[in-house]
Amino acid sequence: MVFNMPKKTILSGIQPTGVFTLGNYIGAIRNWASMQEEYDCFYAIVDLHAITVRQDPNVLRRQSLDCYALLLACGLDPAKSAVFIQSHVPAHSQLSWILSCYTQFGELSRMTQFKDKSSRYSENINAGLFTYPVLQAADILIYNAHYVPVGADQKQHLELARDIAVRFNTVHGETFTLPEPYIPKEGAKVMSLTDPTAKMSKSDDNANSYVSILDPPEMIMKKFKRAVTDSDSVVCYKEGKDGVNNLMTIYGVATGMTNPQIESEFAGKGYGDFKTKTGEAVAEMLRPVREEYARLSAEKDYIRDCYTAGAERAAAVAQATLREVYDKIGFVV
Ligand code: ATP
Ligand code: LTN
Repeated sequence: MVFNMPKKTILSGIQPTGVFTLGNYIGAIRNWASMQEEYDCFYAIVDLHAITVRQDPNVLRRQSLDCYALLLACGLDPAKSAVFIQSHVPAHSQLSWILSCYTQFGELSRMTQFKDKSSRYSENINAGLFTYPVLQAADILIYNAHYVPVGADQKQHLELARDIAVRFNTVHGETFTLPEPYIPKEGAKVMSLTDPTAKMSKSDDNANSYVSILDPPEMIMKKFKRAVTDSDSVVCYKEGKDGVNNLMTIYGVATGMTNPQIESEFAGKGYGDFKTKTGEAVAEMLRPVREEYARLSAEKDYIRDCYTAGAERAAAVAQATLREVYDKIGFVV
């Protein structure tokens, strides 16, 4: 017998802080598109999170729209999923305040992203940078998301979101679904091409450290040719060979090959050949995204219609959760 089970819910978000990198694509976005059939999906451009670091208003506005178009170019279908801009759904900020009253100072002090960003932006350690994970918990819990597809760097924030949900449910009765991270086995943490001990990041000052998903093929080739490896010349996955390990992960994702298959393809060949093949495979993997983005970036009205409809769809769900929460905590509704 076939039961018509309701679909489970997915939510994820990405900051409009620049063109997405290969790390964002492999660690997160590539999985978002493939989940749209099986799940009820909510995907947000998290502009509220982006302002925890100082942003130029005109740049932020442009990047939010560009990033939205990029998500569609990466295969998100606004007819299937709610694809929206976070600040268009005010219930996220409203729930965030409430959840901050269910979050301990000590918990937030332990977040590694806060520690990293406050040392990187030491001139502006604002309260938003500190409470960032509470807003992220609100993003997730307001849709009662079951799964949150993210890269490995977000695991700690997901655990906090769960802890906040458990605490709230314990005090007020079953309210929020407990979310689980959905972290890919391969490519959960793509490393920088210039420093393979650091995460590839779109806000890195050195553009050679990342491949942006809109980089033209020649530039992708150049960045891989320059990628930092090591002083021996054997293509194999081994502790201590961070640069080669990273390239093997990327090549594996782009071609579907396993590490032993990659090792035998390049047995007896040097790094030069391996880097060229990796660059080619990545340029090819990203070709549909580049082509679709070029087409979509001229469709301003269509993009506006999509984010307006996406926000309406998201707001209907978010507003209902917020009302339930208001009621449970004793606000007059
Ligand atoms: P920023 O440099 O502005 O902090 P970021 O490049 O780290 O940004 P985010 O917008 O913070 O990107 O993250 C979006 C998604 O991409 C998250 O799910 C995150 O886990 C994932 N992600 C980011 N960088 C990587 C990476 N190097 N490898 C795998 N996944 C990543
Ligand atoms: N914190 C995430 C972005 C983000 C997010 C979310 C991810 C904001 N809200 C909700 C998943 C679910 C980041 O910095 N990568």
